[in-house]
Amino acid sequence: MAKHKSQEKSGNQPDNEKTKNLHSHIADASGEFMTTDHGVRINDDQNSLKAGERAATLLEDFILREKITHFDHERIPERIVHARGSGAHGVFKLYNSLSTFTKAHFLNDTSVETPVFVRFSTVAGSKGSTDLARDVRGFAVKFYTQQGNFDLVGNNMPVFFIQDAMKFPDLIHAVKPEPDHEMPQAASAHDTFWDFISLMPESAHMIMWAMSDRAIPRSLRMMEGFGVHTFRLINEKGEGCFVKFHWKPLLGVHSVAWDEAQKISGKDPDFHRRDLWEAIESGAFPEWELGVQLIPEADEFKFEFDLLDPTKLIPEELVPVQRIGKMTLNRNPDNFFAETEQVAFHVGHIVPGIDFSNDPLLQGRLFSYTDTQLIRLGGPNFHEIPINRPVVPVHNNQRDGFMRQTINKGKTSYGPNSLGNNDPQQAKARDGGFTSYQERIDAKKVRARSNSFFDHFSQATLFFNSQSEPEKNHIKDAFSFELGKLKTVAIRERMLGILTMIDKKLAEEVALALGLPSPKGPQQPINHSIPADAKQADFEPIVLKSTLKESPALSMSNTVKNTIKTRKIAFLAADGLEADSLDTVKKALLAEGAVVEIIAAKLGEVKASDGTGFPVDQSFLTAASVLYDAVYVVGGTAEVLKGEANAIHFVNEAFKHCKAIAVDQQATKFIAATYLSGKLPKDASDETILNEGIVMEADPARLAKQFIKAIAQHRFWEREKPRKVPA
Ligand code: HDE
Repeated sequence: MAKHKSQEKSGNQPDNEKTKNLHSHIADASGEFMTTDHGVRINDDQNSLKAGERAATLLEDFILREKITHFDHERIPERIVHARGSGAHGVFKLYNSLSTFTKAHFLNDTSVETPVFVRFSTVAGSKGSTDLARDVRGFAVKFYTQQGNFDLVGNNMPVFFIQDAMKFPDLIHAVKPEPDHEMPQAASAHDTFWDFISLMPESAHMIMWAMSDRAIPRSLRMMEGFGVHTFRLINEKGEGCFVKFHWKPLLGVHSVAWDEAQKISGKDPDFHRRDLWEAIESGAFPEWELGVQLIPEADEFKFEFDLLDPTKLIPEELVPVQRIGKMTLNRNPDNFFAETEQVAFHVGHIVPGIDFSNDPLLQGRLFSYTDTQLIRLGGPNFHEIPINRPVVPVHNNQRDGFMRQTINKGKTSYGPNSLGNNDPQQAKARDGGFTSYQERIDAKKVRARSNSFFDHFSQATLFFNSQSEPEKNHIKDAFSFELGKLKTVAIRERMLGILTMIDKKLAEEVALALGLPSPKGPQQPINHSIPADAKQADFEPIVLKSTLKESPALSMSNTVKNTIKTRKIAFLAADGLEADSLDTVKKALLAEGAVVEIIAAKLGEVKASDGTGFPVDQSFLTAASVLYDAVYVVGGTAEVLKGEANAIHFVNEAFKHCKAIAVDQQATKFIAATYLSGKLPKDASDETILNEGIVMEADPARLAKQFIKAIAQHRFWEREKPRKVPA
């Protein structure tokens, strides 16, 4: 079949097995006649059939009825959580065989390229909400392996709010917009969410992540991903070992500032979706390495926490993350609904060589995902929707149901049978048949939680202690902001009590911002979350002594900072600019893989002093500082721009959001009108540039070199110290 146009556009990637598998479902209307859903050519799509030009419409008009009926049914229920998402196709390639630990084919054979489909999402907001909400991000990957589909349905944070699936509906009811007035949209609810969190000490660790900068990523391409739960790998011999899955972005882990996030939500609610789409369209394919932390079964009880507790992570300093392969996203979907909306992930989609652990949150998820697809996608045949089909054949005795696509031949849809040769046959383990890990179980049936789950605070403290000063400040600001939105003071006070268990100074500082007295300590039983039969002992904290005081891997300040690939740089321009400055700096940035946009007072062209015209990409009306990573005030423009309020605001915002800024040395009059006034670097040494992020240089080539180093640093958080009102 001929290649679809959009597939050619998206980076000219060779077809992989999944892409080929999707081809037969692609409809391309270019050059074709319009037809009804049943293939009859339509002669007039403008007018309904009437009894006369000015008379009533006839019921007979089957074309109109079909069109309107289809339209009436175009929406399906959005996901109860993770409703807003963005998807992309790609491939996964293994570096080294993991056959010692797992027999999963795609983790054994380094010559195999496994097609994948990834969907990133926010959790709380609905389908049309903003990308930059302060929220956890979903990171769901479907591997179309030769042994069937494996779904790694993770998040961009390594732990979760609750320990047992029983509490998930409560958590989501609390975090979604409050039921009486359906506010707030695209944010965690205020009173209800914090009411729940402050009564659920097990959420202490996750709430620290959710209040950190991880919740406002710069890009979906710059997030880590985590499988969260402990899973199990099984090798050919049937031996098991525990595993935690990680995704490490090659562009590093970066976030925006909170003031910026709020503004982006207004200026471009599709900021993340657009960024992912554009990067893939331009051929700058997002990449992540798949990492594993492997824990031999014998070490199950060697940790200070329980491996089955999803509110705990395994510090990388204790068990290093081994990078075993790379995922590259190289093709945008052809149709959002057909692919991104209809894709159905399930944490229970595993392949031979991978198995579950007894994490009670994971166990509960195993039920939920199929159940939710039944209502969302309308029946039991959602696995037949093209995006969900495996690349290997499906044979079983499941039959019928809404929207069945497969035409099963023969009389037998049961087994055992003698009329159909007893096909399809069960596969022995040596033929690749899935066998569960032979775990020994010998226990009483109970509704209970293991005591090993009751240290809720030491890892919350470890996380906080591992953050850089600016990151700690942002966490404090986030708590102050979110708790400041509550109406019920008692909930604020209760939450401050929880914070005292994590970090006393943090609790005091947040209390100060909220105008409350210093909190004394927690008000609730803090070991067992549900205080129904709390005993006095439950008020004594179980805080294990962590041997680790800090885990540098938990701080984003230690991330990759050696590239400006795909960073968006705003060039502020005006008539009279120096063509050489613009050309030289632009070429240098493009050579490093950055994206440059020329912004001026109006669209059209700006004229350089030598008469050269440069096309303008955005006007100050359509662009905004918060949508860029760095700003360059092009040489020769200072005279004009000093009178341009938008240009001054643009640079001021970039300054307040701690971004790299480059200006021509002659631009003193413009600088005098901005926050840069009096803040220019003392010298042009590399050290100063790397500390302060402001480049002022006469020679465009030197300016470009220093600017590139500065942009790679992402942000210069030191600038926040005076804590001036945001731009
Ligand atoms: Fe989910 N989750 N979840 N979840 N989850 C869904 O399935 C659920 C949890 C995650 O892009 C739903 O198809 C329960 C943890 C992602 O399509 C639903 C529990 C983690 C996505 C569901 C959890 C996740 C979902 C809604 C507690 C990180 C989006 C629509 C027991 C490891 C996948 C859907 C996509 C989606 C249930 C907890 C990640 C209702 C019951 C922990 C990334 O089935």
